[in-house]
Amino acid sequence: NNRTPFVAGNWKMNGDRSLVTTFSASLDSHAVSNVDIVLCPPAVYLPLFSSANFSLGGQDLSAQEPGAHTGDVSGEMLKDVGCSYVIVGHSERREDHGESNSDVAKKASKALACGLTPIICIGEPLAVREAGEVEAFLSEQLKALVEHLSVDDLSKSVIAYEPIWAIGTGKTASPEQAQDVHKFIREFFANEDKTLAEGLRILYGGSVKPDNAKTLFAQADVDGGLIGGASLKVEDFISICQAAN
Ligand code: G2H
Repeated sequence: NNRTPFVAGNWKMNGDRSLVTTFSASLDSHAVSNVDIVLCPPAVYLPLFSSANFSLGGQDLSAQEPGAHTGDVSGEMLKDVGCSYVIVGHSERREDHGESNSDVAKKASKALACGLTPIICIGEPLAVREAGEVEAFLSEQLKALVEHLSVDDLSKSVIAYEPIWAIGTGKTASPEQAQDVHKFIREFFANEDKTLAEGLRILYGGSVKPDNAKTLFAQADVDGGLIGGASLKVEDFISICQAAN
């Protein structure tokens, strides 16, 4: 396929100035070719980065127009401090902030309107997997996206499949489990538009580490990863980026 591998690091609510310095220096001296690399630190640290070797992304944006929304960060602001990407709909935001499927789709749409590439997260909780209802559950999340976003919008987006039971738990989906779901997601989009589905990058997220990245990324429909815990250690993050090449 023609899809450029993609690795995004999601620091979540972790890190400090000194980690920013470490990452900037290390990533500057370890260029990884043929992989799109994105780092998503907490918003307050974004302006401290500058590097040609990776792009920056926010972890969330407001779906509102700029104005009286205390505590929120707009897509315009993310763009202004150098972001090209923004994560939307991470399961932790769905959980902590009650974001619904349509809220997530509206945020993705706002991101695109601001010239940012949304990295749209979907994924099922353990109970849904155990009940054998993964595809039905993900279909609901995906339907909200196709209702709010055009084929053109979706073709400018990145999807991240993150099974909630694998997030930060050390339990990674097996490469076969990941491939099965990624294939399902690609087929879902193929029903909308074949060219869209062929070009769409679908990342896997959930306890990706240097020792499991290579086999996950080798799956036909896995185009890279969204990395949480392992994106806080620069050696691990670089080795995961190399595994995507
Ligand atoms: C999933 C992932 C990154 P972790 O949330 O978004 O985190 O790699 O720590 O499971």
